[in-house]
Amino acid sequence: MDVPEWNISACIQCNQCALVCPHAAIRPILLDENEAKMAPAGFETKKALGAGLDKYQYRMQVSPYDCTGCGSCANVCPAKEKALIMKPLDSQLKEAPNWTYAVEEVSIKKDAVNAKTVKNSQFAKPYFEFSGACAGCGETPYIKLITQLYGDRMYITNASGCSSAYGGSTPSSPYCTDKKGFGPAWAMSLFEDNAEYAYGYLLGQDAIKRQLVDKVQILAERGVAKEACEAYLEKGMDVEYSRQVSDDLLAAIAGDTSEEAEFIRQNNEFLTKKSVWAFGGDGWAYDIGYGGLDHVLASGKDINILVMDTEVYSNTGGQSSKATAAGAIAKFAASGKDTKKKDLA
Ligand SMILES: Cc1ncc(C[n+]2csc(CCOP(=O)(O)OP(=O)(O)O)c2C)c(N)n1
Repeated sequence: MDVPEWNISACIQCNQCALVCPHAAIRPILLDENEAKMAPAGFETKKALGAGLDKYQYRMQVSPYDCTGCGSCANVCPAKEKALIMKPLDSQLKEAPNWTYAVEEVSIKKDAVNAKTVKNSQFAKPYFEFSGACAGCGETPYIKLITQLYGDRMYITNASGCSSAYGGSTPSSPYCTDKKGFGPAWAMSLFEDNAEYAYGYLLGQDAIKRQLVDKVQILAERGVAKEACEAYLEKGMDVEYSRQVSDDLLAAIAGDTSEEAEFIRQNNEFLTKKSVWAFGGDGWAYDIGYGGLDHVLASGKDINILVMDTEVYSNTGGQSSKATAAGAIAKFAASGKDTKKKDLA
């Protein structure tokens, strides 16, 4: 098997390789001065390019043991002289200790992360890694990217399909946590009710949240931790401040033994703003779970849907779905699909 070797001089630092990697096995690493100094021998770096990044050193790090050799990274590399070249696995095993250093010892540079650009999104930690998906999977890069954007506050429900197979490969899970213990909460639903399942998460959270807000209001009126309570009431649902004002609130009421403070502590998981998602394939979204999907979207609630539209039922071998294009021949629709692709929107 071949895995990519990084050609440092040719790399233009676009991070597209990391974006398309299905298994999160290649990642851009930014190092501060001390991290660069402490790096193992052979851990080559170059000056980071980009606004505000020139204080960092840059490296593209491959995990040879986690790479499945699909070559997507090398294919997508737009550098004139390719910055990733597929090489025999044996020749790249020396990268294993470098990977360990890069992901375990080097910190994520929060100031470099920006959800609005492809390049800067890739400096965020993926909360989805090393899944059992096939080499070259076209679904997992989307999941990985979404976890880079929202992973530390995500609640995901997953319909049956490829994404539930590689997403819930018991006893291990590709959904992971950061050093603070934050990461996506994930559960699989039935094929036919996955959107409703996510909706249930949301309604349950909203019900607890309403009670939390009531209790915080009571404490504020009583003059207990007034400032922290008011800051929470004002900014608790603002993505940017939610975690901070929630942590401040918990610290400020730590000594209060009232029933309200106790309730807030017991339900502290629900203080912060969440990002609720329903994941699934086109068999779920276009066909079997469609009624529920329509109903949940029509609610206008703050709920997110990811449809991994592969235009067939991938997990069960390639039956056509309503997402299959007219005329397409699928494994179990060998005579071709005679109706046009459904417009989900
Ligand atoms: C009601 C029901 N019918 C059939 C199945 C069997 N089944 C499991 S996964 C799957 C295909 C999923 O296809 P899709 O939603 O397109 O997801 P993909 O595998 O392509 O990601 C089917 C038919 C099931 N789990 N439940």
